[in-house]
Amino acid sequence: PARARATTLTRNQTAARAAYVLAGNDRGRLTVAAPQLYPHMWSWDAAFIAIGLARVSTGRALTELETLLGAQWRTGMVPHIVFTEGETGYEPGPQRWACGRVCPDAPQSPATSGLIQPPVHGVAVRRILDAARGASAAERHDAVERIRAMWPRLLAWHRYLADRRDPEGRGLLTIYHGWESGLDDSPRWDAPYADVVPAPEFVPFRRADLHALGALGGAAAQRPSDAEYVKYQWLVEELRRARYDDATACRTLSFRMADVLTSALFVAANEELATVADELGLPGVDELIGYADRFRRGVLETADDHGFAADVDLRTGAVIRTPTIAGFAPLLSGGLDPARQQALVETLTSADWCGHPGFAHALPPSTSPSSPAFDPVRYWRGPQWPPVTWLLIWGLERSGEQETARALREAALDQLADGLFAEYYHPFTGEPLGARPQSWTAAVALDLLA
Ligand code: 9YW
Repeated sequence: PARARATTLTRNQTAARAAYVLAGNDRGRLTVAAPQLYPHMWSWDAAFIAIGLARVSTGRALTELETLLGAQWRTGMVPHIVFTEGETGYEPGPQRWACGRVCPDAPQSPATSGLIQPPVHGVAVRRILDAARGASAAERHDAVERIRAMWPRLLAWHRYLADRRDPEGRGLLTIYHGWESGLDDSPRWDAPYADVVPAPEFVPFRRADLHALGALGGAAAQRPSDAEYVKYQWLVEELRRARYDDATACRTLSFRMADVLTSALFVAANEELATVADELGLPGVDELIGYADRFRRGVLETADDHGFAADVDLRTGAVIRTPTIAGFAPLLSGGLDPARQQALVETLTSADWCGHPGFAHALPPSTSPSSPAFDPVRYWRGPQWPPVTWLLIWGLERSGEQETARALREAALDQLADGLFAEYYHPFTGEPLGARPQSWTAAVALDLLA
């Protein structure tokens, strides 16, 4: 059967359409992650959105971060979802989380979730400050003042992570739920989820995600399975019963993983924020550099002879090395010796990853196509995700791997020239999958095109 040919936009057209998508998803002080499927603010999405918006307006980019940080908990935790009032099209919604009701540290308003997501916000702050340099004197002045004003909250966020999410000081951040990794159903979590067993009386709630995706013409096969979803829901229940208290969670949760990718992103964010502090004369430079060093060591300790990193199951002590994108964490944290860095870059461009001869675009898949767990359409189990591509381009550039970074950037721009800004893409057919238009996809397109 003849397949419809996808449109190919010029770079200017793609950038214009990306800006248009972000404007359409703008609700004033926040940009919804995706209007139908995710009608709220997500934490790491907000950081990527700010990175994209910085290319259009540093003021609007800062508003995004201010809204997110405005929902910060008293502990310093930045929640993974900030709920839009009156939107009921996403489960679990605010009633299910009940954060404000059961936990004194949670804000009463806005309603939030009780989890975290990868701390890439410091990267966004750095990019906004860089973009402001090329703006008018007034815009630059405004940006600097607003970064100063949000500084205590940014520091509190990093302190929360370093203290409460790594109480033993191993240099790896603990996550309580696959959702916290941002890579929800990645095969990384298959083994630990085997130990997550809902109580017999637990009644799973409706899969609003499947309904929303269906309305967009997408299939359930593109989302996590029901068997996985009931575990996700049960973990929320466990957390709510622990009243979102970190000390209790560490003792009682049936999922507790040291997440190497989140830890590597924390390294990078600490380094970026340290340069901001240095430049603007803000407090915390040594503290931030100290966190970067501690977590870089933690990440590198998990790397094998080829530089490929692993997660650790904190309940059993098992090292979990899976062929997923998280293995490339050292390209984000930096610090590999030259031989292992070269080996890791070679792995990334090999036929097991970006260089698979059947791929429509030579971009990193979320899971290696040579893994038995690989599924080209299902969420984090195979598809290519533009924000992850962005992170790898950025990490390669910081690691001095300019040539590989350039090749990924070109391939990413080809993928994004369909102008659809899908949530994720089929590696073999290039087909757009999941929600669309997805804000963070449009945002990374804007940044890559600038
Ligand atoms: C969900 C918003 C979020 C991302 C996550 C992604 C997905 C939400 O969408 O999770 O309910 O499945 O996995 O990384 O932040 O874009």
